Amino acid sequence: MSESPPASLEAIGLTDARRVEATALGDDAVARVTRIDRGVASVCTEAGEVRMAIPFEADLAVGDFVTINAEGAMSHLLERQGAVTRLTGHRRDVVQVVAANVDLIFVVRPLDLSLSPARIQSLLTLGFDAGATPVVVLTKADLVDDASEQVAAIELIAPGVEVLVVSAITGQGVDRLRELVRDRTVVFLGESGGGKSTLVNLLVGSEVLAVGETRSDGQGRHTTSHRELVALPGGGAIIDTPGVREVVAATTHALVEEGFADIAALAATCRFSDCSHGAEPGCAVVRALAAGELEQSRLDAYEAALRDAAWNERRADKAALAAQRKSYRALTRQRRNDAW
Ligand SMILES: Nc1nc2c(ncn2[C@@H]2O[C@H](COP(=O)(O)OP(=O)(O)OP(=O)(O)O)[C@@H](O)[C@H]2O)c(=O)[nH]1
Ligand SMILES: [Mg+2]
Ligand SMILES: [Zn+2]
Repeated sequence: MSESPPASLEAIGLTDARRVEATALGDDAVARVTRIDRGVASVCTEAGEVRMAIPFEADLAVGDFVTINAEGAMSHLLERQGAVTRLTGHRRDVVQVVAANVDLIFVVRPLDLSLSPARIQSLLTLGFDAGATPVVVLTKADLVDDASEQVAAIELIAPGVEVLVVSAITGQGVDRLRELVRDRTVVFLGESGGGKSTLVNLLVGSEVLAVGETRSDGQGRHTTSHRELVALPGGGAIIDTPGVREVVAATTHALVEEGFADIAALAATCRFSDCSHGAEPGCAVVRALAAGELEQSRLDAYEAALRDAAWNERRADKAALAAQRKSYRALTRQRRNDAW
């Protein structure tokens, strides 16, 4: 493989609107963040990739566009057009931006592992949350005889979401992947060893990323330790992420209702507005289940997502309360100081 020249910023998503925004902020140069290490970011500039100190307290993310001032320092963060976020921290009350300015989210899942609908649903929710289009990418098709059952199961929990079956070994499904990523920014999410970095290398056309070696049991060792944005030679960018072991979508009731519009529409016609879709009379959800118009697995995924949302919202309330208390303490301290 030949070395490709540095990608132009336009090829990795810099639009005229973003240029205008940068100019309005008083800076001529724009760069895109490709990687973040403690306090330092790698950015793609017109002149190629450089490392730069992160000056502002902004919670900078891979995929962000920033401006560079006349001194050559990073100065402003451009407005994000969609961001994939997740909850982290001991109490899962910190919203972390996983990737910014993302158009597509590939939920990567290897076919040789048994399907986890709740896991896939939770990753899909991250996509809807970001305002990005999620696509389910089932990898390692060469390891299974038939993927149709898993595809059908996913189509049930995620109607309308494209499900792709791919193999990095046989090349199955790779043309469609290429078509999807072209001129877009795509983030790859999914557990470790699923084949994300392998697919990125395949799409880029060279071994830009390290890939987990195959152990004797056939499972990959997890190797990706950083989120990283790589440019595609034909235009577009991919953000690879380390395998997520546990993702808690920063989901809310509103987003669940959006992701499960069919069930929300049914629930709206239940006799009781607070129907739990259990034993109540006049329940449209139960009626649809009985009539075979709604799958039990989809209802289960909906209820799991609602539980996630309730949990998140309770936690967010607590975090807000704690922040309020803290600022109140700061304020009272300030008052005391003022008295002096
Ligand atoms: N049989 C088969 N193996 C694959 C395929 N794609 C990837 N692998 C293997 O799966 C293992 C893990 O691949 P990676 O690309 O490192 O997986 P990853 O999702 O990037 O993993 P993390 O970086 O840990 O999140 C490696 O040993 C790959 O060679 C495939 O299509 N078929
Ligand atoms: Mg990887
Ligand atoms: Zn009901």
